[in-house]
Amino acid sequence: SEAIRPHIALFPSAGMGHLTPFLRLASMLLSNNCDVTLITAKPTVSVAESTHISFFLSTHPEAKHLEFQLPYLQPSNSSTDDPFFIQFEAILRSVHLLHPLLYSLSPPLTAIFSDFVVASGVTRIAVDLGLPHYVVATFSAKFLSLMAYLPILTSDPTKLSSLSTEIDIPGLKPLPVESIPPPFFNSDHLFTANLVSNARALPEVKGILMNTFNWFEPETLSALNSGRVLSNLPPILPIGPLVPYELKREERQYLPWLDNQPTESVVYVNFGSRTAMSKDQIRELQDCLESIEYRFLWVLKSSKVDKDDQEDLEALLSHSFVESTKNRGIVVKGWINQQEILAHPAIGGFVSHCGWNSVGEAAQRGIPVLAWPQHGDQRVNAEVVEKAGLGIWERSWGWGVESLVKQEEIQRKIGELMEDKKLRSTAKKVGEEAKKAGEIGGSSNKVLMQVLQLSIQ
Ligand code: BUP
Repeated sequence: SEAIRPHIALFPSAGMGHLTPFLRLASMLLSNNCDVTLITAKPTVSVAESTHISFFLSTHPEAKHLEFQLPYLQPSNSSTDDPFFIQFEAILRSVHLLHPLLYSLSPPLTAIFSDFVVASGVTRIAVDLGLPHYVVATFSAKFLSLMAYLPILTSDPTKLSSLSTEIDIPGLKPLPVESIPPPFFNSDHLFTANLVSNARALPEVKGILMNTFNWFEPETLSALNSGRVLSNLPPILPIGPLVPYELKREERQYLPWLDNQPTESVVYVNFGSRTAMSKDQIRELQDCLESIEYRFLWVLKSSKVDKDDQEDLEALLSHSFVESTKNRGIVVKGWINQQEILAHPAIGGFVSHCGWNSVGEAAQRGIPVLAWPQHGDQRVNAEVVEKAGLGIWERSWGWGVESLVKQEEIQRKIGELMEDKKLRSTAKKVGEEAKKAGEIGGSSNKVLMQVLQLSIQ
């Protein structure tokens, strides 16, 4: 009989941390002879999302696009004003509207890959259409174990209490209570309620595709896949780190500047797309970068959503800082091409919030990380980073958005990041293992090829 070609619908939720792995996966699927339909909710929360979607489609003309106009919905409660969480909920509550649109696609779909935060809604459609549904997790396997177990934790207040010191998840080392995202202690919080309802749907899905690799999280992956965490989870399928596709070339001054810096000499500082640092913390970081001798590239953000970021660099930085660092460092505002920066030989260390995509990119390049988690899954990710030998982490710094770290402290850790030879070599080892996982016949590549086989059966 004639071989069927997979036709996969990819459905990410809101925010660059969610869109990025889906676009990378879409690009990988297209180069593996799959048809791809990218479903995107409209309007997007950030400008970065709409720009990246347009650019992706213009450079991948073979990808089909299904724009999903969200009806206006009032958030079901006022537990948060985070526009990304509000959008997660709006997308999940509207997802049934996709049913007729997916049904009428031609050629017919052979599988749906959806974001974890829309899983419960998509599962119903997939069952109805008789299609395999895979979840694409935008977080670490370690965080998945917490999420999968969240319905049990939240159903019993004694299990998940900010008064305990550790949270027990079967089959795994206990998680320190400080690593649990603060909203999880409130089961009515929009974010928590969303995750719980989606975690409940996991037993219905065909598999969970993870942007991680076996070597990076071996114990967690084996605990999850052997049924020790929960007995009813589907296969957990590590296919990462997902391969970046070519982004628009930046016309900005930082690339020629990087070209002129010695190998591994520059500290790259970026806290991701959704962290607005406090003015006080920005000042401490500025004073630190002024007093150290290292070269640096600092991406500075002062609002949660990019279109609100109106403040000029001049208003955020002191005159003395600008003057005294002008030959040694660059501060940029707005979107930069991080994957290109991390691939540059001048980068010697990465001060990172440990968003899971950033971790994957650092892993791919073997760049030592100074973990400075800000919110969400990032403390759990920081544990993974430290354990794998990719980076260092000062636990006592707390959640970035809640505490103030003084310049001397930051200075001390940046010194360690840049000088620790052992760290540099273990980080390089991570880079080699990440590369191996993605090569033909490598652990992640094999898993992806199996999934593509299964998605046409
Ligand atoms: Br900011 C920024 N340029 O200026 P994470 C981010 N990125 O290329 P987040 C840029 O966006 P969550 C910039 O390389 C990564 O692929 C970066 O995802 C890229 O963190 C992605 O690292 C950001 O997962 O998301 O955005 O905070 O809150 O989901 O962790």
